[in-house]
Amino acid sequence: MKHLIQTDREIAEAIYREAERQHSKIELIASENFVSRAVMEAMGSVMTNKYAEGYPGKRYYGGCEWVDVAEKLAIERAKKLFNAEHANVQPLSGVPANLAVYAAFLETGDTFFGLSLSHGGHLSHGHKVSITGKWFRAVQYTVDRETEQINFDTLWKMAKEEKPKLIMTGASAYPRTLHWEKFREICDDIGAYFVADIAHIAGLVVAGLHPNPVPIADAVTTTTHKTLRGPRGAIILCKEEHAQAIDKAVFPGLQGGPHMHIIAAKAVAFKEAMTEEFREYQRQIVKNAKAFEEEFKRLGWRLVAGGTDTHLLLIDVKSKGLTGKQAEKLLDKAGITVNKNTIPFDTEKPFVASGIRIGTPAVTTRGMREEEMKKIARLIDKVLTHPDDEHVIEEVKGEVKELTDAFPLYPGIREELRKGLGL
Ligand code: DSN
Repeated sequence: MKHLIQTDREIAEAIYREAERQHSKIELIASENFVSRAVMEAMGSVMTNKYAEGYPGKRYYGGCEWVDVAEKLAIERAKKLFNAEHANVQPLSGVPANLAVYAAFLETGDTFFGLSLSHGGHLSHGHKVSITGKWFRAVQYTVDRETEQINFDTLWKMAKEEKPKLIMTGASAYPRTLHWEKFREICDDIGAYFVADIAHIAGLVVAGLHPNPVPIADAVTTTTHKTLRGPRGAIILCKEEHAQAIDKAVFPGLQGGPHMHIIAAKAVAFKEAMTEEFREYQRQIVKNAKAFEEEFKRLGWRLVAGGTDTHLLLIDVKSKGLTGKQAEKLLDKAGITVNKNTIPFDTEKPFVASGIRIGTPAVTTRGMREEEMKKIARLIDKVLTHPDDEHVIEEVKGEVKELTDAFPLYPGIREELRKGLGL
């Protein structure tokens, strides 16, 4: 990064410090991951320079022959990975992808269903502060109070009453398997579009560890940077019959020039996702989450929905007298990064919350396995059961350092920047 260091030392140093932070902390934010150097090289390439409004072979600018190659590869690989009839790889991120699907299937004011944010859904699934809750009549469904999972009888009854034109499924904080075929049945019964947002679980879907909604949904959206371990961005997969509507909604409906460097990096990530190594990585993500589940239960913590089938868990910290906000802060001081998260029927506001969400994609990328998960669970337990003890924080910090040093992250990048900056 010698050019960067020469041109802008402040940014180069911020990047170096961020690389050091990523290396030296235990990253448990369920939506984060560490991409490969190959993905980063594609992102940092000359493809950033090119305008290419339109789609491969039909652009509004000249000189698109090489970005066409990149976009076609991304499309073909996405279709193959998810068994999709059509793929649009241009959405800038998850919310724009979801907006494009609504724009393709709905008129403003139409009714659609989405899982409430405080029950594991996403802002763009119709929350009242999001455009998706302002421009449409968004009805929010919740999980069942007892099971903390989706109750399909309740959902079906609600759907018959409200008659949504579209049911959005998928979640950001739902630890259990999503039963797509039940959503399809309800949508067929009431004549609604069935859309799945698989942003969190896309990698598991590719590896066959979670059912794939693509063959039965009208459209599926996913970000590319979570379990899928690609660049920050999103894609939409759909049936051929909806291809034109989806493509038109993305461009010219919502976006202008696609980010061709990111599309190239998506293609690289999809190639990586086709390997046996990637499938093994996904299996380990799930095993690691199960190891967390076992250890947290053994230590007496209440897990939302009773545990996990996926890459994430929601821990009810209120049951031990803490708020999510306090837990997040304490763990951060000890070098463990998590996010506070509302739990179903939470009485706290989202900024305080009664739970924390923890996920295994990032630590699994570093090579950590069940043994390390059990150790991390014990460290979390130690910090959260001694909230006022600075010695405990210091002790845990030391153990975090031992662990992170044993699983180095981006050693080449950190060393190059450190030397270049003379630090
Ligand atoms: N912000 C993401 C998450 O953390 O789950 C969802 O978009």
